[in-house]
Amino acid sequence: MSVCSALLSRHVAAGRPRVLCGVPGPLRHITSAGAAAPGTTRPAEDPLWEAEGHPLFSRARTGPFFQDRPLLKNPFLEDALLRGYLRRHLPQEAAFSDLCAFGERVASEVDGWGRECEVTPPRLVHFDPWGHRVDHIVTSPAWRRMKDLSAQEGLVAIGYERPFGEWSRVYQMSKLYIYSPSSGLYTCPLAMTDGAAKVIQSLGVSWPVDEAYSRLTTRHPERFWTSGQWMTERRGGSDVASGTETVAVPQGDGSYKLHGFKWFTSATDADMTLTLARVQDREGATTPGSRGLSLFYAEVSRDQEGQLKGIEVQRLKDKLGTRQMPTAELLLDGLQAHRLSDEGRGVASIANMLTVTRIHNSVSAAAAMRRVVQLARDYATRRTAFGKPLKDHPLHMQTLARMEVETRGAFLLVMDVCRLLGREETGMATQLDTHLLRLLTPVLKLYTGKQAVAVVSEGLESFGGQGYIEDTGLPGLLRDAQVLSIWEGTTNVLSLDVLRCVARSSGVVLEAYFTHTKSLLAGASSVPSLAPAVKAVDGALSGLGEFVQVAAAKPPSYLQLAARDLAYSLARIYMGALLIDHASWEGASPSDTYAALRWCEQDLCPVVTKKARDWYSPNTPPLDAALVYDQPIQD
Ligand code: UCC
Repeated sequence: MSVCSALLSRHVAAGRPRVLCGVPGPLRHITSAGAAAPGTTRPAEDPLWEAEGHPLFSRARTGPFFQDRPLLKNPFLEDALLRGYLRRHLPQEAAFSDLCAFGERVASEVDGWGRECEVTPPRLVHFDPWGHRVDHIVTSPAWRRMKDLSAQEGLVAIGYERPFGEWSRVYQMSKLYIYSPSSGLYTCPLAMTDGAAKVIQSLGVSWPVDEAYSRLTTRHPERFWTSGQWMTERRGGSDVASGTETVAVPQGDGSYKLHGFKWFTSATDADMTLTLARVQDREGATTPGSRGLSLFYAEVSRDQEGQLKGIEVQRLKDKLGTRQMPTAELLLDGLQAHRLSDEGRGVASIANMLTVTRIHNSVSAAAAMRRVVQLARDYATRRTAFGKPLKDHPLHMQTLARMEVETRGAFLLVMDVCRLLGREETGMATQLDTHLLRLLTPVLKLYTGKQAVAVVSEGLESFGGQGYIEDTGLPGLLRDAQVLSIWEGTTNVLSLDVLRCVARSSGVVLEAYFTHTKSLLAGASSVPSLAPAVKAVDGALSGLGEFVQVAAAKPPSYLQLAARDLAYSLARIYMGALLIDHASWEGASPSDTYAALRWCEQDLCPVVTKKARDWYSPNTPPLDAALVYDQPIQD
C-alpha cells in the first residue's frame, strides 16, 4: 500500500471524509502525486488523472497529500519521567487523578486558548472616544479565561494550601509544568503572584496586605488577584541597586506616593504589585545603592472617571516573544503605596520573590523542552521521508534522544529545588536543605534557561520547514524560550549570584552541595549498570573540589571570570547525580539508566577543563577584549 493510500485509509478509518470545495467528495484511489507535462493529455486510467479528467494539480487543487500534524496528547500521561518521579516521591491517588484530569483539559481545551492568546495579543487604548485618558489594556478573552482557570485549578493556591505537606510545591509545580507551554504565557503573572504571596507571607500577613494575600491565594475566580513585580527601570535591569530612581514620598497617614518610571513591567494587567523605591527624607534626599531601597505594596485601581490612579501606561513593549502578555512601560505619578520592608531592606525583602519566580522560570524551561520533545516524537511517527517514518531513521532518533536526556536533567533539577522549597516552607528543612536551596536556585535558573533555547531550537528543526511556519504554533515556543535566560536575572548575573552566596556563607553552601551530591552517589553505588556514570560524577566532583580550593586563594577577579563555568559545572554534576539517583530507584526503567549514562558522558566540570586551558588567568581578559573589538593586543 502506498503512503498516500495508507493516509487515505487512515482518514476513512477515522471517519473523516475528504472535503473538496466544501462538500464531501467521493474518495478516489490515487497512486502518484506527479503532474502531467504541460500541453499533454492523459488517458482516464492514468493515475495522474482522476475520473472527471482533471489533472491532480489544477483548479486550485494542490494535490492529494497533506501531512498529518503533530498531536498534543495528555501531557501528564505522555510523561513517563514525571509520573515515575511522583510515583517515587508523592504516591498519592488524589495528586495523580488531578494531574491526569488537568492534563486532559490542557490537551483538549486549554492549548487552544494558549494559541488564541498568541494570535490576539493585548493592545493599549490610551484615550476613550471623548478624549479622556483611560490607559486600558485590552486582553483577549482567552487570556482572561486563563486567569479563571488558574484560580480554579489552584495553580498558586496549592503552594499555600499545602495539601501534601512538604511535597506540595512539587505537586503545584507539576501542574504548572503540564500547563506552561499551553498557558499563553499566563504562567508569568502566576509566577509573580506566587512570589508576591511568598513575600507577604514571609513579612507577615497583616494589614495592609492581608486582603491581598487572601486574593492571591484563593481558588475563587471572582476574588483572584494577580500581582506584578515592578523592579526594572531604565538605568537598571540587572543592577537594581544603583539603577532604581523611583522615589517614595511619605504622606501624613503613614502611606507613600511613588514617583518614577518602570521600564519593563510584565503582565501589567495585574491587580497589585510589589515594587522598589527610595524613601525621600524631609529635604527630598534619598540614600543611594542597595541600602536606600525599600519594598512597597501598591494596588492598581481606577477612579470614578475610569482613570488609573497614580499610573500612566506609556506604551506596551514590542517584544521578540511573550507577545501574549501585556508588558508595559509605566510612569508612576503619585501612586499610593505602603512600605512593607524596613527602610533600606528592599532587595533582601524581595529576594523571596526572586527565588519563587526563578523557580517558576525553570519550570517553564523544562516544560518547553518536554513539550517540544513530545510533539517531535509524535511527529516522527507521522512524517515519512526517504522511504520510512522519521522514527525509523536512527540519526533522527539519536537527535531526539539527546533532547530527551537534556529534558530529563532539567526536570529532575527543577523538581529537586521544588522539593527543597517545600521542605523550607513546612519547617522540614535541615540547614543543608536551606543552603542547597540558596545555591541551587540561581544554578537551576541559569542552566535550564540555556538548555530550553537549545532544545526547543533543535526541536523546531525536527519538524523540517514546518518548524519555521508561524501558524503551526511551533515558532512561538522558541520565541518564548528565549526570554527564559534573560528575565529574572541573566546567565552572568546569576553566575555572580552563585559566587555571592558562596562568599556570604563562607563556603557553607558549597559544603552542603558536596555532601548532598556524594550522598546521592552513595545510594547508587551498588547498581553495577550505573557504575560508569557514578565514576564520572565522582571524578568531576573531586575536580570541582580541587578547583574551589585553588580558586579560593586567588583574587576575586579570578573567580568572577570562572563564574559561568563554575555554575555550569555545579549544574551538570548535580543533574548527573539526580539522574543516577532516579535510575537507582527500584521502580526505574532501563531508559532511566541509559539517560543517566548518556548525561554523564559529557564534560561535567567545564570549569576544570577551562582552567587547564588558562581561561581565567589575568592575561585572558585583554585577549578577550582585543578579540571582541578586533584591536591590537595591549601588553
Ligand atoms: O521584572 C522582570 C520581569 C518579570 C517577569 C517574571 C517572570 C517570571 C517567570 C515566568 C515563567 C514563565 S525581570 C527583572 C528581574 N530582575 C532581576 O532579576 C534582578 C537581577 N539582579 C540581581 O539579581 C542582582 O543580583 C540584585 C538586584 C539582587 C543585586 O542587588 P544588590 O542590592 O546589589 O545585592 P546584595 O547587596 O548582594 O544583596 C542585598 C540583600 C542581601 O541580604 P542581607 O543584606 O541580609 O545580607 C542578600 O543576601 O539581598 C539578599 N539577596 C538575596 N537573598 C540578594 N539576592 C538574593 C537572592 N537571590 N536570594 C536571597
